[in-house]
Amino acid sequence: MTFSEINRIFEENDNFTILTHKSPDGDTLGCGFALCEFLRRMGKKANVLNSEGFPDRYNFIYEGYYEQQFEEKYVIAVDIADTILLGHNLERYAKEGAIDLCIDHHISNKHYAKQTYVDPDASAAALIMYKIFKESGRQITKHIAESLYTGIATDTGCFKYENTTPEAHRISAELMELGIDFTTINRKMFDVKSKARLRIEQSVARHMEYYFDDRCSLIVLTKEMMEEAGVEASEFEGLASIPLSVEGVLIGITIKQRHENVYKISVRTTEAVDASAFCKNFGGGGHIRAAGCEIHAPLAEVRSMLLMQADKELNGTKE
Ligand SMILES: [Mn+2]
Repeated sequence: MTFSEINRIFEENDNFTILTHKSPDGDTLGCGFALCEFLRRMGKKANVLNSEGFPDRYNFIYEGYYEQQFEEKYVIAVDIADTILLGHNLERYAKEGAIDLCIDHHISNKHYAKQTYVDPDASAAALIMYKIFKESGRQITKHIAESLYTGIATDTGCFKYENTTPEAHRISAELMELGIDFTTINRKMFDVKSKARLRIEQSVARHMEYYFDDRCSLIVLTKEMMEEAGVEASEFEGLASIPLSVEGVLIGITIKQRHENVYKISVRTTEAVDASAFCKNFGGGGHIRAAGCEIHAPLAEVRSMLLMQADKELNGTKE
């Protein structure tokens, strides 16, 4: 598909539903609301849907948004690699033929939509969205620009992750020229945290375990701990980057309890260790620096299995 074909679809259709993925992030919401505004400015009807609703921390993206009444005629999924990611309340769109167009940047995209535009080299789906908008020659408002910038900034970890490309910077520069308030966006996305979150981080740091000459660090989040904190589950997201943030650590492991004897494992590594290969040993997978798996066993056993693997990896890289 070309960008002009996609713009033709926007022009020739109406009554759009835009789907965003569950546990929504800045990219899916940024793309969703940018596209919604773009279509509405074309005189089209459009709504954005999410299985769980829109998290508070992204409120500047959906500020001023209201749901329109219409009979849905065209469905677009943004930043959604697989229909599993639609979430429980959007399950009706998982059936064959329910989604007309998918715009995404995940190499793992399942091609569930009637038409798909995937660019796995794009750091964020927001970059693709920007190129589509630009091709149309229509105005990209400051609010659209801020939504797209949020998608790029969050998916690249504020331009720090390995997926950051010169193109991500170039397009961000073009968005800056549209007058976006990038300082406020980045402060909101990366610097500000709730008091509850700060308490959780302190507790995690206090309970961090170190192994193998401090080259491996490990944290455990039990259901009890999470319930005791008495905060939303979202406050526990992204903690997996903390173990690896310690100087000298090559493997950072986060063990998060799902149920009795069911643990979700996140592994983060530096250049010395392949996180994806590490997790494959336990039936999981992911990226080279960030991967995950699920282990069904008592905690003590889970911990020792992971440490044994970490020991192997670290011995292989000792020299
Ligand atoms: Mn994305």
